[in-house]
Amino acid sequence: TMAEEAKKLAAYAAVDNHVQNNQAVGVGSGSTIVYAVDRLAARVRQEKLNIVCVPTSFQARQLILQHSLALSDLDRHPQLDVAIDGADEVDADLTLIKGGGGCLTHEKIVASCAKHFIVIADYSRKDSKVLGQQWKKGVPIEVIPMAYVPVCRTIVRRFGGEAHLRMAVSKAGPVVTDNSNFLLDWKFDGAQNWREVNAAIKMIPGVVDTGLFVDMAERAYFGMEDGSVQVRD
Ligand code: DER
Repeated sequence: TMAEEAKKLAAYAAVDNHVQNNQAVGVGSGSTIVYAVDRLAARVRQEKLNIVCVPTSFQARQLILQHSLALSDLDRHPQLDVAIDGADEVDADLTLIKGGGGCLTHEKIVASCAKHFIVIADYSRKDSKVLGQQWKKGVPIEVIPMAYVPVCRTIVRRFGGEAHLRMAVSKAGPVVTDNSNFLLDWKFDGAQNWREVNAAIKMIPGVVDTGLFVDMAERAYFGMEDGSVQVRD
């Protein structure tokens, strides 16, 4: 489909422009990153690249292993040369909403350890002027299970909107993250000061992390329907 083609364009551009020999690469989660891992594996084979990959989720780890890429971790490579990941939405300031796939906590850690954090997305659904324009599921927030109700109430009381526990589809009960935590999706009302809101939500006891990536992405690659790639710095 067009969207898949656009994801592939963005993914290939990011891998070709930002991955060199002898590097440690953070590998994101979701569906767009699959194309990036395909491209990474192809380049490793063709160019005999010596790279190691650090995953941002169980899914990313599976992708790395399935492509016979060298698996590593932040114990061995606490500083990464580059991290490549998708996003649920990107605004004009390169503020991201991430966590649609429930992996935001490791994604943010890995992104924070990389010299360059690069985002890949299909233009048609992810590129917005302001957050909330296209992504309607709200900001994902990882919470410690025993605290999800008070955290939910505090967020709505302080910041408005609605917040809901993310329920699983193929399993009874809530989604459980790779860290054995729960997820809230906060449907905010209108534009916010994302730097302030992110910091304030992070401080609520019981919150592990938020899907707001503020001042983290260095560049975003958007695959376009006409087959071109748009870059935002
Ligand atoms: O959940 C995540 O943070 C993913 O990276 C998500 O934001 C992008 O997923 P997609 O590439 O399947 O749209």
